[in-house]
Amino acid sequence: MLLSRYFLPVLRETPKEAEIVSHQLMLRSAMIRQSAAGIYSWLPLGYRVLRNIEQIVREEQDRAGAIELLMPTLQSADIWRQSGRYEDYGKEMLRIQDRHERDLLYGPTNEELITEIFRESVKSYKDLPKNLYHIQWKFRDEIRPRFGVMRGREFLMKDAYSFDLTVDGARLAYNRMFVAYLRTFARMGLKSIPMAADTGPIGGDLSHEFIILADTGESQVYCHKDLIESQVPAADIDFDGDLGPIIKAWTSKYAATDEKHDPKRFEAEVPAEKRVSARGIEVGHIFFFGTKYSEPMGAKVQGPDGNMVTPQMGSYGVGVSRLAGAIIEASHDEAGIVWPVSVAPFEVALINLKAGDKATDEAATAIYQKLRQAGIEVLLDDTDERAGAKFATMDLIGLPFQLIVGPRGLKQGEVEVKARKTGERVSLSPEAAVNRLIASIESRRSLV
Ligand code: 5CA
Repeated sequence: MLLSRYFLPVLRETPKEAEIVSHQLMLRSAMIRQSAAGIYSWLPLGYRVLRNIEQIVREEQDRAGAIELLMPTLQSADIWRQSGRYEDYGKEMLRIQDRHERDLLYGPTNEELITEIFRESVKSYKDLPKNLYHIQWKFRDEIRPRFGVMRGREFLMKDAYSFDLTVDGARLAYNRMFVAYLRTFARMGLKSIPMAADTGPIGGDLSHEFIILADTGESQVYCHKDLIESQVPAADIDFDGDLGPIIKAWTSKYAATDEKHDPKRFEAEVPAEKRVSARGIEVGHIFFFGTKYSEPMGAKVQGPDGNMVTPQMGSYGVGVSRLAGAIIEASHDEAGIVWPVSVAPFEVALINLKAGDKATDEAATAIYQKLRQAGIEVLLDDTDERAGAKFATMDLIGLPFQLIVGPRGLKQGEVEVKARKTGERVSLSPEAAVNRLIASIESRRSLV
């Protein structure tokens, strides 16, 4: 992509309305613009990040055996009356009437709708287990939307729903999502910790929130320090095999959100030097709630003995749009965002220091083409801004590598490669620089 043709309206000043660094940087780097309180447009740079996050979530859901579909944002109120949640959900739910005065709502979550789909289509135990997910916008009329995309009113969520014949089967489904989540967040460069959690309006008695530690997080959390450095399962993990030992390793050490925190147990189970009390951001939340929806909504399948059985359900959410902010909270410096390769909007910032100078233009174009042929995503700054402003913009938007091409260097046969994270710079021939970037990026794309 050529910067001269792109749409990147960066802001030099920090907008006053933004309280936390991720919100400030998302506005400054032209990732998002507010449309109304808690509702945002995703500008081209932000949208690329959002799609990358979504794709990692999708790949790990698919790997764990979940199946993607797409449900609408608008739902009929009728199914929510069947589950009994229409009144319970209160003012957080955006209620709408169509021209026939039929009650609709903008979905805050999809337990009812997926249960209805299941009820109409699945009749036999032979079709179980199933785990269906979608990645779709949600609306919750939060009292205090804040921190940009972190607590929005309209936000993008991945929500999966599992159906099993037995409680034991449902626990296996829960475990598969548990492991998929560990991998999902690790692939985005995040250290997530599963914590025993409250179930709120979703319900059920078994639940974990996946939390990443950050000072600006909205949740107060307590955990054993060792969990922060625990290894996540590798890509070749067998989701049909026994995940029990992995779950055990991650749940046998103390980790709880404020609502579930038990100070006595924390002190008894965790040695003083290993006690972490910190703020955290909830990036995922998984629930097992048995027949809470299938029972009142009359979803049943015929069991092996011919009797009708009400399936056991769980639901599994990931805050896809929240993750864009969470990753920035975890990875930024004074100059701006520092994207991990896996979600970066482009992988390389190619900076032409003297656009209009024939030799520099030719060298930059040749490098641009070589990188693109190798499948690398490049943003080429071909504008006639001064060098200082170009560096500031590229540092702000945080692409993992910069490749700087200028007339002076070229005379010595050299260009410069800078790693955004470490600031480390090396001068190399254009060819060596291209090869080095290809190798570095390919190795980082699949780190987990
Ligand atoms: N139906 C269940 C699981 S599919 C559910 O709705 N769970 S939830 O309420 O915990 O939401 C799932 C995830 O969505 C949360 O972990 C969080 O990362 C994200 N999320 C929830 N509310 C918001 C919000 N207002 N803004 C941005 N992300 C949110």
